[in-house]
Amino acid sequence: MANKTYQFPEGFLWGGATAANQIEGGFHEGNKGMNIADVLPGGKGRLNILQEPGFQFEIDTDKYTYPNHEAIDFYHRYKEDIALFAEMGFKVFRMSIAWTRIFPNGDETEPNEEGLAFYDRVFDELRKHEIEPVVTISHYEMPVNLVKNYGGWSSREVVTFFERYVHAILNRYKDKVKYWMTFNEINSGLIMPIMGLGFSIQQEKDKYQKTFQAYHHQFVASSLAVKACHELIPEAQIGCMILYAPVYAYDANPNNVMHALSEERLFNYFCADVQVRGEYPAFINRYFKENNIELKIEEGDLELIKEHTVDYIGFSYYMSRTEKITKTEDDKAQGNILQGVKNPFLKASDWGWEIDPEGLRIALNQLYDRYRVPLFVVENGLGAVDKVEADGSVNDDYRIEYLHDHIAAMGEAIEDGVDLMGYTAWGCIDLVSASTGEMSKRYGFIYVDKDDEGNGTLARSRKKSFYWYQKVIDTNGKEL
Ligand code: BGP
Repeated sequence: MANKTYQFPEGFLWGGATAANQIEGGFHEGNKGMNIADVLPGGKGRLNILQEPGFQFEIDTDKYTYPNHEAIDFYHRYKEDIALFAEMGFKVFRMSIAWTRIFPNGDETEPNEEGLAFYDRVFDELRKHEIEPVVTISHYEMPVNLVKNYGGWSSREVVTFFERYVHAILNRYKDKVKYWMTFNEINSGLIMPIMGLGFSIQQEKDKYQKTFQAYHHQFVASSLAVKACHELIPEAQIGCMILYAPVYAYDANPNNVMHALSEERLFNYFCADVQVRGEYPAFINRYFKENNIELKIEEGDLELIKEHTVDYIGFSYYMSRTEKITKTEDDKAQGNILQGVKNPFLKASDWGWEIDPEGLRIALNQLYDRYRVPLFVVENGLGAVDKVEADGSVNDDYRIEYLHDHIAAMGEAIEDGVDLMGYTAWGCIDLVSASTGEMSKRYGFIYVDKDDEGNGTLARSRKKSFYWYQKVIDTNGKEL
């Protein structure tokens, strides 16, 4: 992109994003219980393993390694890490609270003080550096007990447990946290049910009835969280969070255009429609009918959903997706978790994620046109293999280029009239990849010395992108 100067709004929330299970480690410390991430094996085949029906949600160290158990040890090194974020000039830091630190099994009646105290320390440290926390309440971290003994979000009872957890954290941190988010990438349950919904798909019909019933429970839970947040912390803002990959039709064949639109609505808009507009969208009725889905809706659910809608939309943006009705094996965009077809105009990352900065401008415009609420890009970044030079430096120009182009696309969208609150680059410090469990898929401005086998000193060092992003923030996006 040409060297153009962009005007980001004053007070724009620049920062970085993480999730508890991908950075903290200390998986048994402070009375923490086990969550889904703790039973996810490492290695490239992670998602395949998870998609096998009958997955047991148990630790089997003879067969697998578990990279999230230690992760990057933020649990013990948070002070050092936060100091580095401060050095980059972060205004905000997106993190999640691990539900299992607060309610180890999810169904207790009283919260775990040691867990609550840990996040007090983290928030205080952030405050010391004038960094505002942006907190995801649930980021692929459901307690294993709720998964095994209740069937995850397919159980209505889980709504009550979640509400208890939400009240505990909102009450405890009401003076410390002003930006909240309910469920990370809530729509990802449609493609990765274990992580988002807390069960594996055992039978074809689970894909429909069980999945959408679980979604209804999550929508109720989300509205209860919004309600509680507005009551307990009136000055706070609470958003939803979706995985947004705009869907392009492969060509001008109207059948492909309609197919792309259907995919766009089901995957990208369905969850946001409910959480932002406060009602189930019209298009879903036909889908429900055709797939024999009948939701059990309790009295008062729809009113609750209508009344307690989110204040903003947080979303992750990594790639766009291109669709056509009939795909051959050759067409498929290899490695793309979203399973579209290859877009001949785009290059892809080493993991097959197609790189499309203009798609972010499109995403921002589409979301703003549809919802008219502030938007927040809470994840974006390039997963890449980094090479450490003999002098210890990492010259990650490819990452700078990727981020540069995406930030410029945000600048364009702001000129288009989009109300954008902020930008938190994903994996601002190298962390465990969610979909593969690898360390070698790095996103950070800060390098962490650890490999896929778990070897390394865990020492932190600044990559070239660290200094670049520092300047971006310092100039409020004028110097990219
Ligand atoms: C999103 C998740 C994150 C994160 C990111 C990158 O889907 O919200 O948790 O990990 O994607 O994905 P990955 O780690 O698989 O490269």
